[in-house]
Amino acid sequence: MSPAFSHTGVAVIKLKNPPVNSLSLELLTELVITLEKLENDKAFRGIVLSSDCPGIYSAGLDLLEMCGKSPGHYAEYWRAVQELWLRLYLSKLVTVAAINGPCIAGGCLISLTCDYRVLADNPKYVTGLNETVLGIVAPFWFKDTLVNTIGHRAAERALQLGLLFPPAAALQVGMVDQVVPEDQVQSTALSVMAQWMAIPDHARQLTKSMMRRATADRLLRQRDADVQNFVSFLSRDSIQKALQAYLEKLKQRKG
Ligand code: CO8
Repeated sequence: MSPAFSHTGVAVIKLKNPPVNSLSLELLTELVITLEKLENDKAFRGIVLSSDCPGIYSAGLDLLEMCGKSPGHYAEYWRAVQELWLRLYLSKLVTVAAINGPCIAGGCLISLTCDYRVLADNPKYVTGLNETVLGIVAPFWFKDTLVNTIGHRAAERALQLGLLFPPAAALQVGMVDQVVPEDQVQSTALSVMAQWMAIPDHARQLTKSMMRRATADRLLRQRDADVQNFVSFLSRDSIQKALQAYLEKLKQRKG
């Protein structure tokens, strides 16, 4: 991950975990620490979240962290995923996702926590929560984040079918706020940022909290139970087999 800082109070964080920016425990931990620092530094008022992996925003959670590991590892991993979501969803800073590649499942969740999403116009750059296709189920707080973004009916359809939307469809359903030519993603994200930063922080922050607090509180109230659910779900033989088969399919798809 490479955070770059500007004089304007905006930090540009570029995820970097080649080849596909999967969200490994290490990347999640690093990202949480960076966010905490920025949140506590009065010099910063906004974050642009982008990718440093050519042609990929994020392939989502790291399937290798969820396969063939111990229950203790699954619990540690899931706590880190929860922590990242809570930090981003409740961030006081303005957050803009500059999506410069496919943005899938956990990667899409990160983008959905942002205040605004700009997607590069490339038919390969799909975005969505595709968990059902893997034979797994998006947790309730993934679902809540999607519902809060695109509404109940569209979320229900997208989640059940595990839809990955190409740019025009993503824009139409509201998964992203703007689609722009690839070379304008970064500059557009920065000009959107300037617009959001023109609003007094305290009023914007209280409004964001008013819109989001109840959703975050739902997870905070049952964080341990959510970890337990994840661990027992992932420890099932059938789920492990489904994930292994999916990884195998990804490898076979190659070349
Ligand atoms: N985790 C780990 N490894 C991955 C992942 C991943 N999410 N995605 C891809 N890889 C690996 C591939 O297996 C491949 O490995 P290898 O080089 O050893 O064969 C390598 O990364 C490169 O992948 P590709 O060759 O497929 O790269 P492409 O550039 O052709 O395609 C894509 C990039 C489009 C991102 C493609 O890799 C893809 O579709 N990946 C799968 C994305 C996906 O389905 N993610 C879902 C993850 S699950 C999640 O985030 C939420 C789970 C919620 C928990 C629910 C409760 C249980």
